[in-house]
Amino acid sequence: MLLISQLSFIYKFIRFLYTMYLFKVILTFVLSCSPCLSDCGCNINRNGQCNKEENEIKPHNKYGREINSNGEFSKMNFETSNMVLIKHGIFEMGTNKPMFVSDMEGPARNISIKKDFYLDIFEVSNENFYDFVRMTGYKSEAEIFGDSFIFEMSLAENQRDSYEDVRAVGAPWWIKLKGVTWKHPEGPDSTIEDRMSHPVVHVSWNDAKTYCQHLGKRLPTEAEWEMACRGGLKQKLYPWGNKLNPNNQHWANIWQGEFPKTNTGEDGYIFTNPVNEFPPNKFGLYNMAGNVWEWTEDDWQTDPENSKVKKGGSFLCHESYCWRYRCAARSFNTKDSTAANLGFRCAKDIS
Ligand SMILES: [Ca+2]
Ligand SMILES: [Ca+2]
Repeated sequence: MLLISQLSFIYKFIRFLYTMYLFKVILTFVLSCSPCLSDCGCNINRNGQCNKEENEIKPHNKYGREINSNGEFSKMNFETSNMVLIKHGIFEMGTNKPMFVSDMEGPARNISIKKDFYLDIFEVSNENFYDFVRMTGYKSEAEIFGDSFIFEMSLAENQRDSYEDVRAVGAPWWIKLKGVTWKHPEGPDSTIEDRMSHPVVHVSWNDAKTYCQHLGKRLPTEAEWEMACRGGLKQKLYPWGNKLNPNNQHWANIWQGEFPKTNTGEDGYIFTNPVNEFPPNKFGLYNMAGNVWEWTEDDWQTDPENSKVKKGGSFLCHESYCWRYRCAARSFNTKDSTAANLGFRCAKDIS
């Protein structure tokens, strides 16, 4: 009997020790990974440990939009940052004093924009397009075709004569150069690293449309673009009024000097400028006139299958030759065209 009693005691003792051991193991686990039991977003990693480091808020994230939004991060707000809301309404589009009749600038007529819409404050920049390409791996049409058009002044003087055979007909200051793309704007040896805040160029209408769609946006219609350009002013030449240089200041990046030979760059820029330079119009929009032409959604009337309307003129425009940095002015290119002075901005519907 004594033996049975002793064995029973030993069994109970061992069971006690085992229970204590299990208790210790469970307690250790709970203490080492208590954040996992709260809603801190802590994840148990592969070896079963709670990876606290990954869940700490790093200083550079401390004031980030997502961190401070209590999980209410609004995609809508993010997408419409750097956009302005333009209210619907009727405005007078076109002009009764066309500078280029063949461009069908006239007549002036009342156009109704039926819905409010957002429009990018700035032209799409190299930095914007770089982010898009990094995320999507997108290949632009100039990259696929292998060339694009640059202005002859972009080349060193001793290089210009060697491109006689690839100059544009009727506009010999345009040279079609191999290896020119949005990230190599003057050929393979050039870079955008020193102009990430400048507008992206050498992008086709198809590229522009794809970019906008990726962000849940779209290209503006010509009417939306022109209404935005006018900024609430009625029948003024420019986004800021009728005088080209009020207060003796430059209000847009265009050409000063004798086109196409001499550009004095009096406005500060021979080529493109950063997208946030020059004063905005009354709607807060920058560079609607000048800097780079901007693609719109609309077909060009006489070639609706292939060509799209572009608006706003560019840094190459001069009153003597291409007085198209007026809100009513318009021109066109085929959808797959690319050039050093052609970019875009996006619009967005209110959802
Ligand atoms: Ca200029
Ligand atoms: Ca522009």
